[in-house]
Amino acid sequence: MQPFKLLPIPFLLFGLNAQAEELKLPGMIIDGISAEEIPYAMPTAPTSSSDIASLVKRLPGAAINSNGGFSSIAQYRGLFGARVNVKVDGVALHEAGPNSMDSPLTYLPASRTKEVSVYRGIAPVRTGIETIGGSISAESNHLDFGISNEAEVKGSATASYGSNGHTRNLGLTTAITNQHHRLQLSGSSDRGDDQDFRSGTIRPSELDRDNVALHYGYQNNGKEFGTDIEHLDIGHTGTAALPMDILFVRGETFSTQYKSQLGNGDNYTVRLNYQDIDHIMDNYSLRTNSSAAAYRQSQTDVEAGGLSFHYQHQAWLFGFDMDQANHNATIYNPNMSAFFIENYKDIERDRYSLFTEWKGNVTSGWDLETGIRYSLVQMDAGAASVFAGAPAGLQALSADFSNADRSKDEHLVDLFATFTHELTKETSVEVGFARKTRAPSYQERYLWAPLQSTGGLADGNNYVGDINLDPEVAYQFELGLDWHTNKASFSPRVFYHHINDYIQGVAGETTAMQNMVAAMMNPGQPIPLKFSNVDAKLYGIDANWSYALTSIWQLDGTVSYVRGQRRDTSDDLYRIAPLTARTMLSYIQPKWRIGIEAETYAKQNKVSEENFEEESSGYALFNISGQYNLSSNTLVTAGVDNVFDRDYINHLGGINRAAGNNDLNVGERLPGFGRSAYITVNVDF
Ligand SMILES: [Cu+2]
Repeated sequence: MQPFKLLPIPFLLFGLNAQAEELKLPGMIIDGISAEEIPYAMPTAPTSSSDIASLVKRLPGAAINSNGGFSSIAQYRGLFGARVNVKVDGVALHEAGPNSMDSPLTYLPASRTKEVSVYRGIAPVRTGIETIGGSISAESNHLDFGISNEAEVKGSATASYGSNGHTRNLGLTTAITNQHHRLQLSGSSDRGDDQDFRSGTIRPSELDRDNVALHYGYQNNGKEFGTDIEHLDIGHTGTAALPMDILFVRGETFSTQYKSQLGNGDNYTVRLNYQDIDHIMDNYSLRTNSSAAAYRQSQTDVEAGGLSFHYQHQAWLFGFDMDQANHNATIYNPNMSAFFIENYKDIERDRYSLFTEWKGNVTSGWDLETGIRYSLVQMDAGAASVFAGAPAGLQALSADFSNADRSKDEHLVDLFATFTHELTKETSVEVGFARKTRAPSYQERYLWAPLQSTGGLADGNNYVGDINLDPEVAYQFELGLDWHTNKASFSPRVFYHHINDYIQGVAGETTAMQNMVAAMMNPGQPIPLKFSNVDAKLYGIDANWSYALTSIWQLDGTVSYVRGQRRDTSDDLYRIAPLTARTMLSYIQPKWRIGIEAETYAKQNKVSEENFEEESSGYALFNISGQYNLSSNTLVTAGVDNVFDRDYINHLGGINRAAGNNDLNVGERLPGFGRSAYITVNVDF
């Protein structure tokens, strides 16, 4: 069960009864150092969603590019997709879908999630290989080991229902444990019909996901071993912001890790992981497609594996990380059996990386955390092919790509240094500097035909890749303040990112042949954009804060602002979250609590002309929720999201691509979800 997480205010806890000992603090250290826990985890908030994106977007600086019920792409300080290192249970998962339909967040249902956290500001190099846009991590529930040699059976079950789309979520985690062994079985099931907005229905927005996981863990004398096998099965799920919908995403992920504490105080962790995921999507099963000739189905897959070894000796951490991923994607026409376009064939993206970090006191009162990481990214693609009767232009592009030298090696060097200084017992400052890099994604490099498989950009443009793209290099600066008293806290951070060779689509760079093929494949659409290296900067401020009005009334919230601009032209960057604030007022009693939340979004008129991005208006949503501890092991949560059934456009929600909906034309901005009342019951046993 998720215990109520309260503000970091000691006297609030003293006021509560014995049951309050179970209460956990929300990711902040209150004794001694006035600094935030790293990474920063939010209190797990009541949610009616089966998608952990609803938790991610509560983090300061974070937002979600939403392309569908599960297709949520994490954005942190204006950078998103492959730029943000998202790990689920310590593993950087690879996507089977070239449009990120199965983004890493898709793999962990909310009903099995223990915690979602972000490394605020500059992510340390140990957190991953490409961390230019920061590091977010999600952890699934693992039940505690037992306390004796006696076997114990325990578990936790969750069931919830949401009125909008009749969303149903079930989650179960159960284990047999003793002090050394743990055998755990978990599963979840999420279903939902099409979601309503105030004046209609988004079609298709149904969702369907099942998941089953088996875990074995062993611990003894400072050694811990764990292995997890998980099966994911996403069924028919609408993604109206993308050209196709999910028919399925199906496959297995495996992960094994071993941690050991040595006699001299050193410790090390070894981790192995593997995944094998298949995916089919189409543009006619869940949405209306009046032209049988335009029916398309795409079959894609990913097979990936990784290995990491981290060794800690006193203030030093040394590590080796590697992973290899292979991708394929082929487009078919079900009404023409000869038709096929291999848009991604035998794609390889392999990363080998070494790092070291050091942490300690440098001069009086100043602590330093610093590190360097070197990575080799090797990429290659197989020859392209298309069906024999394909138009000559498409065949020519395929031949050009097949004749090109497609193998590329990139050498990436990341550096960071973060200084922290305790000004007073209640206040500390943090100053950070970093150089962070990212090699091009396989879509940016190898999209040889003008298509929209772009890692989920969902801007409606056709794109072509460029084999000769350079890696992105960012210079990052961060200045933060952490202030905590026993009644209030405030942690603002300002940041500046200076990015050279930022990769985005640029008009006017494509060849006449590419334009001709694009016009033939998608008549009436603008010329395709070509992934290109440009120069960019992002800057902004984000903060989280809390204030205890009295011992039972609390206020807390986050504010996030980012501005993203090109440096080589006067344009703004695409799909940047607007100024966002979340404010929650809670009334807390030992056995129950009530919360009223305001989500306020400013208008976004700083949009990308290059991407034909539209402006959006500001709005406010109000949510209410209540939680009640029915007994020591049963928690009931109920609430209403978007209480006033406000009609609004989420700036990060994309454009409707699905025809046949009288409530919403193709090309209209997708509206945000309407009012939903929900109830969730958690039982621990
Ligand atoms: Cu897909």
